Amino acid sequence: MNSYLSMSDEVRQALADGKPVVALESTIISHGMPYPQNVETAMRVEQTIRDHGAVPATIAIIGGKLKAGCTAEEIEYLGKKGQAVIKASRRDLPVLVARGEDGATTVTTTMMIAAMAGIRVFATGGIGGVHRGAETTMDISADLEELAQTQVMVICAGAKSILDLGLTLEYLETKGVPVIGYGTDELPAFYTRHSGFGVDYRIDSPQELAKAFKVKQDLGLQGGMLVTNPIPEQYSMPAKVINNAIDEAIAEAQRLGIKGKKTTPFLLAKIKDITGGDSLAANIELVLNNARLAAQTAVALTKM
Ligand code: PSU
Ligand code: MN
Repeated sequence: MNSYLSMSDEVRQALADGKPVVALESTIISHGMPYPQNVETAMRVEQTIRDHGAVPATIAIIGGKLKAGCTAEEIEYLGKKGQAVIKASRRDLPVLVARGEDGATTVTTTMMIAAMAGIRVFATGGIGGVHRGAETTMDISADLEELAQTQVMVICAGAKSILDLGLTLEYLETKGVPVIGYGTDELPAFYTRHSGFGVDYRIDSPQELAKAFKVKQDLGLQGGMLVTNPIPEQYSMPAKVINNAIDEAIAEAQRLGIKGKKTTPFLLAKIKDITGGDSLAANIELVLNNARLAAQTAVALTKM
C-alpha cells in the first residue's frame, strides 16, 4: 500500500472483509454539475449504492492525499469550490500530491486510485473520448488510455456526442477494451439511448457483467471494461434538442478558442445553459441509474 493513499475506515474495512465497494469520481461534482445540485447528487448516488448493498467510495485528492472514501464535508467542499478545484488527470498527480494540493479526479485518476485501493467497480456519468476534430487537434481523453491499462470496470451512460463516437470506439478496439451494452446492442449516447453505433457485446445481468470481469482478471488481462448503461427511457432527451445544443456548444468553444482540459467542462456547462437545465435533470437520473447497476455488479463480484 503506498503512503499517499488514504482510505476511509469504512472503505478499508469493507475491502478487508471482501464486501462490495463502488468507486465514484469527483470531477463530475466539481466540474460536471453546478452547486448545489452537484453535492445533492453526489450524496444521493452514495445512498443509492448503500441501498443496493455496497459501500460507496467517492475518490478525490485532498491536501495531497489520494482519498478513497470522502466524507460528506469533503464532498460539500469540492462541490462548493466547483471549477476552482484543479481537474486532475494522470499527468497532474505527481505535482499536486507533492505540493499537498486538492484535485478533483476524472475517470482516469479515479480508476488509478480505485485500483491502488483494490476497488474493482466504478460508476460515473460519461467518459472522455476522442473529440470531434481530433484529426487536427489531437484531443483524445486520457480516459481511453487508462481504460487500456487499469483493471477497473467503468459503468457509464455511454459517451456524449460532444465526442466523435465512431473514433472513440475505434480507439477502444485498438486498445483491447471490451465495450459492453447493458441490455442493449447499441452504444447509448448519454442523454439519449441511441447513437447508431453498435457495442461489442450485449449483457443483460449484473451477474454476467461480474463474471466477464472476473474472467478478465483471472486471465491477467490488463485494462478495464467499459459498461454502457442507457439512460432510462422516461428521462432521455429528444435527440434533436440535445444534438442542436451540442452543436451550438462546440461552435461557441471554437469561437472562444477553448482548448485542452477546459474543453469538456466548458461544453458540459454550455449544454446545460442552452437546454435550460433539462440536460442536468437527465444527467442526474442517468448517474443514479449507473450507481444502481454498479452496486449490483459489485455485489455479484464478491460472490464469485
Ligand atoms: N463527460 C461527462 N461528464 C463528465 C466528464 C466527462 O459527460 O463529468 C468528466 C469526467 O471526469 C471525465 C472528464 O473523466 O470529464 C474527461 O475530461 P477530458 O475530456 O478533458 O479528458
Ligand atoms: Mn482533452
